[in-house]
Amino acid sequence: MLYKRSSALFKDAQEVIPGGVNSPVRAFKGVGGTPIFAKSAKGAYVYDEDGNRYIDYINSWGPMLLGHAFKPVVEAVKAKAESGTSFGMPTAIETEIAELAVSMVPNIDKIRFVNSGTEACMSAIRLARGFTGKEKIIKFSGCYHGHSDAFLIAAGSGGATFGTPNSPGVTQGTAKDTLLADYNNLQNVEALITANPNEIAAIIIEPVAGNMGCIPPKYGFLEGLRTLCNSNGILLIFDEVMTGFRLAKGAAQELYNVDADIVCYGKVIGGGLPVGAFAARNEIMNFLAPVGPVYQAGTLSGNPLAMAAGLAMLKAINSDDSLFKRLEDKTLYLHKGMTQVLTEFNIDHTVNRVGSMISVHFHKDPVYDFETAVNGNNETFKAFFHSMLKQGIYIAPSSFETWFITDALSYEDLDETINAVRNFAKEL
Ligand code: HOZ
Repeated sequence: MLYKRSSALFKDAQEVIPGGVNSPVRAFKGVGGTPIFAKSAKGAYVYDEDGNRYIDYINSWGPMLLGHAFKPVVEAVKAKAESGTSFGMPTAIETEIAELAVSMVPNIDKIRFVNSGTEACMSAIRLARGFTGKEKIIKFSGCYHGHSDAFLIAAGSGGATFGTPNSPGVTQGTAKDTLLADYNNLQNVEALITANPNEIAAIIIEPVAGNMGCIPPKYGFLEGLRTLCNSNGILLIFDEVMTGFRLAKGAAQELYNVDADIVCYGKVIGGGLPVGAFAARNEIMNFLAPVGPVYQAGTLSGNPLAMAAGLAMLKAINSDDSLFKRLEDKTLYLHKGMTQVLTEFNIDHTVNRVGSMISVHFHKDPVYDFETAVNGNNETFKAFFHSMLKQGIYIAPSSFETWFITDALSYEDLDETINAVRNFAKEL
C-alpha cells in the first residue's frame, strides 16, 4: 500500500497541530509509523487520501454502529442544515430525541444533551457531588471517562497508550478526590469506602471497559457495586459512552440488569456528530440548573444538526429488533475465526468480547483488569497492527482500545479479516 499523500499531510499537520492530530491516539505513536489520513467512508469501509480501502474496526471510535455515511443520518443532517445550524434557543427536536432516548433506556426519567462523552462524565460527577454533598469519587484503573481533570488518573485509552495515565496539569487537590480501585475487584472498592467513611459521592465505571481493550465485568461485579452504593449512600455512575445504544437498546444496564443512578452517553447517541448526554431519575436530574443548583451549560448543546443525526440513529436502532443479535453473531464469528487461527499458530492470545465490542490481547492468561491488560505483548501487537493495516484492515492503533463492530460488515469482510490474521500469523 502507498501512503505518500498521508505522509505529506501528516508532515504539514505537525507544523500547525500538536503531534499533527486533534486527539492523541490517532497519531500511531503507540504502534509506530505514520497515521493514515481519512478521505471518505461508506458502510464498513474507510478510504484514505492515497486511495487505499480499509475494512474499518474503529468506526470513528464507536459511533458508526450502522456503518459510515448511514443514509438516514446523512439525509437528516442535510435537511436540518437548510433551516439553520445553531440557535442557542430550545428546539423541538431536542424533546423528540430526549423522549425517544428515555423510552429506550430503563431507569431514566430525564436526559441532558452535551457535546461529548468527556462533558457528559465531567457533568455527571459534578451532579453527583452536588446531589450527595460529598466530594470524593472512585474510578477504576484503566477506565477512561474523557479528559477532564478528575479522570486523568490511572486513565486508559491514550493515557495508557502513551504511558501518561496521570497527566501533568491535574492539581494535587483534584487528584486527591479521585480514589482508584482495580476493575473487577469488589474487595478493593469496599476497602476504599471503609477508609473514606461518608466522603464518597460516586463510583464511576465503564460497565464494559473499552479503554484498556475490551474487558467484561466479572459475574456479580456490577451487582456488587450496586449493593455497596446502596448501603453507603453513594451514587453509581455508568459511563456508557462506548456501550450506550450499542450493546442493547438499554445498553449495559439492560444487559446486566443493574440500574445505575446516573448514566453517561456519547458516540452512538450522536450518529457521528458531536453529542454526549447524561441521564438519571427525576430526583437527581432536578438538581441541575435551571431547576436545581448544580450548574451546567453549553452554547452548542442540543445543536440541531447533532440532534437530527442522533435522532435518525436512535430511530433506526429502536425499529430494528434483530440488530443486536446480528451484531453479536458477526462479532462472535470474528472471535471464533481469530481464536482458531491464533491457536493453530501457537500465538499467545486472549480475545475478549461483549456484544459488538471485541479486542485481541497477546497474552495467554485472562485479561480482566488494567494490570492484566498491560501484560499483553506490545511488540506482537505492533506487528499485528501493521500487518493488518497493510492488508487493508484498520484496527485501533493501540492495544488499549476496543474494536467496534458495525452492522455494515458482511461475512465476506469478516472472512477477509480472519484471513489477514492468518497471514500475520504465518509471517510472525
Ligand atoms: N478517546 C478515544 C479512544 N477511546 C479516541 C478518540 C479519537 O481519537 O478520535
